[in-house]
Order: sequence, then structure tokens, then C-alpha cells
Amino acid sequence: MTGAGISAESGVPTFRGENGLWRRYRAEELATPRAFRDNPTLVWEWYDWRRGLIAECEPNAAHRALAEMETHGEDFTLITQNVDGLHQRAGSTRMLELHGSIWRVRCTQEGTTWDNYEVPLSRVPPTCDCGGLLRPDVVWFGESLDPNVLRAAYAAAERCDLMLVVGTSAVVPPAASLTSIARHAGAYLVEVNVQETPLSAYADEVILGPAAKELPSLWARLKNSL
Ligand code: BJW
Repeated sequence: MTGAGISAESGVPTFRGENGLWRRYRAEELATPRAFRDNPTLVWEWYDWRRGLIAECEPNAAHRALAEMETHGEDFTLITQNVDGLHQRAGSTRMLELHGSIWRVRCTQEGTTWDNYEVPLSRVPPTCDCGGLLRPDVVWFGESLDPNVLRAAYAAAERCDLMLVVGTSAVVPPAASLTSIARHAGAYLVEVNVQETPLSAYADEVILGPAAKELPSLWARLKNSL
């Protein structure tokens, strides 16, 4: 399971901590249905800016290590909280995007979704052919996750032998609960993070260091034992 920290070395800011500011704003201020209702232009300007920033970033060695891992395991699932699309660009396919994708839009009238890679957007806020306002197809604070995606993530957590938890502060529900589900089901839990988190106390191993360095060396060790 991955969080924003895995993309930090690609140049994508994380959400929390010292560098957790996205252009003057905190995610809690703009990643909400209320912020969108009050000022869709401001929210879209923020997303347009983030899309531009992410478009300039490349997947790093940690994304690539996970993409390689999936080609070796019989039952491998990559659960990511990230919306940046860097895992796919590194080659991952067996993945669940818990919080959606910044590269998908959803019509607020019709509920239809489609990919949109336009950077910068030609019109802010963007609208659908039906006239409805479009929104980013991401999960904002207080919104529900896609039940199918969440169900698949719970199932993967319940049956896993090994869970790697990489670059997440492990504080946002329900993603944070997946680690305890895996642990109670008997999985071996390894955390990779530059600092300790609430998860560290009950992880079987905590590897303190940057993901782009630690994950490839962990994978090299695992691969040798396969
Ligand atoms: C490195 C590193 C390096 C740095 N190497 N490590 C009312 C309240 C609550 C829930 C509901 C509600 N009404 C309805 C609900 C429903 C509920 C739900 O779905 N329930 C199901 C069971 C059906 N919905 C939710 O639970 C929503 N959650 C929610 O509202 O929570 C409230 C809450 C928040 C916090 C605390 C307590 C309560 C769904 C979650 C929606 C999350 N959305 C966001 C925005 C996505 C869209 C966007 O990006 O624009 O998702 S918030 C933000 O946090 C983003 C992230 O995916 C998520 C997690 O953050 P992450 O990835 O952990 O990043 P950081 O920055 O926190 O941490 C980075 C870590 O990396 C740090 O530890 C660093 O040390 C480390 N790091 N560099 C390794 N180089």
C-alpha cells in the first residue's frame, strides 16, 4: 500500500508535514465537497496547477520496484492512495486507486467519468457537453470511496502474507484500517517511511529511509529469496 511519500522523490509534494503545502493551500481546505460547492473555480485552479506539476514528474525507482514486483508474485495487489498516476506510468497494472485519479473527470450532473490529460485545462472550471460542471474524479474528505474498489482492497488485505506500507502517514480512514486488517489476518507488515508513523508501533519491520532508495534494495533482497 502506498501513499504520497512514494512520489515525493519524483517531485510531487506530500499532503502533511513540513512540505505538505500545495501552493499556499492545505488539502483539507480545498479537497472537500464544500470547497467545490462554494468556489469550483478556485478548486479547479488548484487541481489544474497540481496536474501541471505532476505532468512534469517522472516515476522513481520505488514506483519501478513495485511494478517489477507484480510480475513475480502470483497474487500481488498494489493499493494506492495516490491520485497522481505515477504507478501506472512505471508499469503497474494490478492496482487499486483508493482515492481516484487526478487524470479523470466526472460530470456532476450525469455521473459519467472519463480520462482527461489536458494540461493546462482550456477552460476552468471545465464543463460537460450536457452543461453540467465537471469535477476531478477523486475522493474528497468526508466522501465515500468507491465500494467496489474498497471491497477489493479489504479482500486483498485479508488474504495477504506480506504487506509493504510505503510513504503514508497512515492517518486517513479507511485506508489506514487496511494495515490492521492485514495484521489481524496474520500478514507480516513492513513499513518504509522517512519517519515513524502511528503504524510503526505494530509493524513487524520499520525501514526508515527514502522509498526510492529503500524499496529497490528491499526488493533485491526479496527477489533473491524467491
Ligand atoms: C516518505 C518520503 C520518502 C515523505 N520516502 N516516505 C466523515 C468523516 C470521515 C469519513 C466519512 C465522513 N463522511 C463519509 C465518510 C465516508 C468515508 C468512507 O469512504 N468510508 C468507507 C468505509 C465507505 N470516507 C472517508 O473515510 C474519507 N476520509 C475522510 O474523510 O477522513 C477524515 C479524516 C482525515 C484525517 C484524519 C481523520 C479523519 C476518504 C478519504 C479521502 C482522502 N482524500 C485525500 C485527497 C484526495 C484527492 C486529492 O489528492 O486531491 O487523499 S486527503 C489526502 O490524504 C489524500 C491522500 O491520499 C490521503 C493520505 O495521505 P498520505 O498519502 O498518507 O500522505 P501524507 O502527506 O499524509 O503522508 C506522506 C508520508 O510520506 C509521511 O508519513 C512522510 O513521512 C512520508 N514520506 N517523503 C518515504 N521520500
